Amino acid sequence: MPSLITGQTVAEHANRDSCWIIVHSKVYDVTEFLDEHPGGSKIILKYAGRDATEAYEPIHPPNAILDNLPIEKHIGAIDPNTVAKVVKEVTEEDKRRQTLLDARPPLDEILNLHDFESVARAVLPAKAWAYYSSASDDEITIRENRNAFQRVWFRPRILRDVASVDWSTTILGCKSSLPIYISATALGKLGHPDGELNLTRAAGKHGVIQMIPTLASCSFDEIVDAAQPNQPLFLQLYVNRDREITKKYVQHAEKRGVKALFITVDAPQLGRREKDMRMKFVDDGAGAKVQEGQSDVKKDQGVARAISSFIDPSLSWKDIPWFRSITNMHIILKGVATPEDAILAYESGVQGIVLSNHGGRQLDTARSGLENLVEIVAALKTKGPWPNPNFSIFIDGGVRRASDVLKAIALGASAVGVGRGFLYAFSSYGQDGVEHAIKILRDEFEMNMRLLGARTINEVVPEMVDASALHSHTGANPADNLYNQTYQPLSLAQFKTK
Ligand code: 173
Repeated sequence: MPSLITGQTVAEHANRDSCWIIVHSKVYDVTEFLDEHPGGSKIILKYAGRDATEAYEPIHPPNAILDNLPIEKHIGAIDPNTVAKVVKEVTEEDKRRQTLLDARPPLDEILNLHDFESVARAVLPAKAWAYYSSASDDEITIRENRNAFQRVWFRPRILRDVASVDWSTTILGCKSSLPIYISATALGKLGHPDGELNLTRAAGKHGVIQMIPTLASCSFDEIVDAAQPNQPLFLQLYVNRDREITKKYVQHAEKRGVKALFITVDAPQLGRREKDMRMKFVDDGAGAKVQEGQSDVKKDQGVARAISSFIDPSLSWKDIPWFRSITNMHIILKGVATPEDAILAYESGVQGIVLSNHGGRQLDTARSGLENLVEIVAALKTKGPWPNPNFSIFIDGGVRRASDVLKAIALGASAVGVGRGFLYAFSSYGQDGVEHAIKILRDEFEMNMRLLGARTINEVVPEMVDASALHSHTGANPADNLYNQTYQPLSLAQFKTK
């Protein structure tokens, strides 16, 4: 049995020439990996000779070291008696957060999804909030996603015996208690120690479908293992430059029972999210370096860009037959934004599309999914049967209310993705938060369907909405006060202090 390594030995390797770190009680020599680290060397060097677990965990899937660091660099296990328990420095921010965590509103006072967002903004570490809430450039699209819903008005029907209403549906052949699925969002452990498992457990309990993100903090298998037997799961896919890795991942997911593959097609490069970038500037002191003209892009790019270099920007329509050849799962293209591409998708033989702008995080001033829905449904009607049981349209972006969802369904969506809404629910209250979010949405569906005069999702028809103003980008919308209170304006570059 190999002998344990002492903390003192690790501490002797605390610089660029010899850099060891401890992660999950194992010691690694990362000296030669420093310059390959997608997040830059500086962050590793901060933990040189020490335990890096706490910083490592939220951002890396559990097998990241095994996959990236040659086995001869795995030095061995640490002798736990020789590392002083890392006494975490309690910062002013930690204290502020803890006070707010202790004073969170009780869950029964959380009345809507905006409430979760406001609690999450207060209790999340600043970096996590910056990463989750950020959107690209001037953040016009993220706000337009909300505004678009308010340009659609209801035309409710009356006297229809709505004593009993049912908002359950089927999504890609899977039963769902809501016409909503949980959309993929990366890095769940930035928000809560259980990360994505909060979603899996709540979804299993309440018959909701979760889309597992490629860049989850928990491993794919941890998530599937946390699901109930036969709990339907979807998978979001970032396509790797190395197609063999993608093939293995997709086929493993299919073997483990995943029902549908949502291939992200709107992110050949990640958007510049300035809230996220600005946070890095401040905390890593990288801002000064950049101003001095050193161009180490790794330092100022924010969390997401740092870990996204594996995504293949050469992905094209030519790849679709290959995906069909490696899996029998439903294939959905996530991030379609025009009728032209919707028709290409339909003709390529995939089973559906998500009209999405990636929560406003990619091309800024791209239109909302809701607005695109109207044109795309009209275009697809010219191509084949409608509604088409073999081709589904989903939208996501800015959904906070059941009424938003009902508008999308009236205009032709099969179901709607909610990403940040659930992310903020578990970031503020863990699994209980997600369960409560589902309950709120159920209550909203019951009320809105009764008031709309629709007993089932099939009865939510185009005639129930007036979308005539949807394409007008100039009119004033009623102020979205709750959203506006949680929306945090972008900030400008700061002068150096001292
Ligand atoms: O929107 C995102 O942040 C995202 O999709 C992503 C992509 C790559 C790495 C991390 C997150």
